[in-house]
Amino acid sequence: MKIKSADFVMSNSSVESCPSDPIPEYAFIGRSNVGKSSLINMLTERKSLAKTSGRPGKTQLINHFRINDNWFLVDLPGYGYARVSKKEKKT
Ligand SMILES: Nc1nc2c(ncn2[C@@H]2O[C@H](COP(=O)(O)OP(=O)(O)OP(=O)(O)O)[C@@H](O)[C@H]2O)c(=O)[nH]1
Ligand SMILES: [Mg+2]
Repeated sequence: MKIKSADFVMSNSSVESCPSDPIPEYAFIGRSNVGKSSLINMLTERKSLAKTSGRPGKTQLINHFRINDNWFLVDLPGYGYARVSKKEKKT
């Protein structure tokens, strides 16, 4: 799939405040520092769309990125380090 646009939408600390748009949403779940944010940057070919770090616990919020204006990629905090707990893939 050609990614034509990848736009940061917002960061949230609670699932309730996340976007409610009726479009598909893909999130990656995993331990801190395994490369979830890096994977999002790789897939979208945007070097610094999702913030990454060599140290665990970089992503602490639920970050929504709107792809091609019709679906979301979601960067979640990793478990093991971040204070916010993981969120299951939400549809
Ligand atoms: N060797 C190797 N390192 C990687 C790869 N992908 C990411 N990294 C490195 O792993 C570290 C963590 O990457 P992040 O993408 O910030 O990890 P994360 O899973 O988002 O971490 P949290 O935000 O803490 O949940 C960084 O130093 C990356 O450069 C990979 O494919 N291979
Ligand atoms: Mg991250």
